Amino acid sequence: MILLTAFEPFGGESVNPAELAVRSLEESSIRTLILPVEYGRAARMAADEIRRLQPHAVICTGQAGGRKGITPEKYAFNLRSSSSPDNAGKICLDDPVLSGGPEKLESRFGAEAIAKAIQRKGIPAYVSESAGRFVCNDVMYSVLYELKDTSVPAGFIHVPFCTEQAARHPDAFAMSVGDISKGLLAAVEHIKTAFGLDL
Ligand code: PCA
Repeated sequence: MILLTAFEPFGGESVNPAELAVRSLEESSIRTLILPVEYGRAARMAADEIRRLQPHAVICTGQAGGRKGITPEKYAFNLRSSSSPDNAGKICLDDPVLSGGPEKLESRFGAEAIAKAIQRKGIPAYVSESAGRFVCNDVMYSVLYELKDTSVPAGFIHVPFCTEQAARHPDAFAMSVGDISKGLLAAVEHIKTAFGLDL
């Protein structure tokens, strides 16, 4: 079974496109978990669920408004640093995710191959070199660290604003939730094939 995570809305948005897309993909071999946009707490919830479910693969997702496609992330960094508060009101500047942890951790599923699999469905996608320094990066780093001594493929995929958010962001790229779901499903299918997962 594959664990697919997303986040609740944040930053004044009423929806999170990753949450809408992930919820639409729920089925027997895909378990979903919607995380709070909070440093530390979201990462702990993801790690707890991984220990409980022992999934064959973990795909974490979140919104990256302003991006022009679906963006598999290559690296997570050991840094929390954003002027934006998380949903609990906490602001972190230059704090580590994990004291003494490695500076960065690389996605355990090839970001390039995931981007190509999504593009093959006719959906814009490209690799991102960094998951940012906010809560998505916190979760990506923590999940990769949790799984570092296993062979479980894991990583993070950011999605752009969805069309429901376009009125608030008239100049930003937006994609339908249907296409975001299709893109994430292409990622799931690619990971199943590439890692020979029999779910
Ligand atoms: N995106 C934010 C946090 C939650 C989400 O969906 C981020 O990129 O860090």
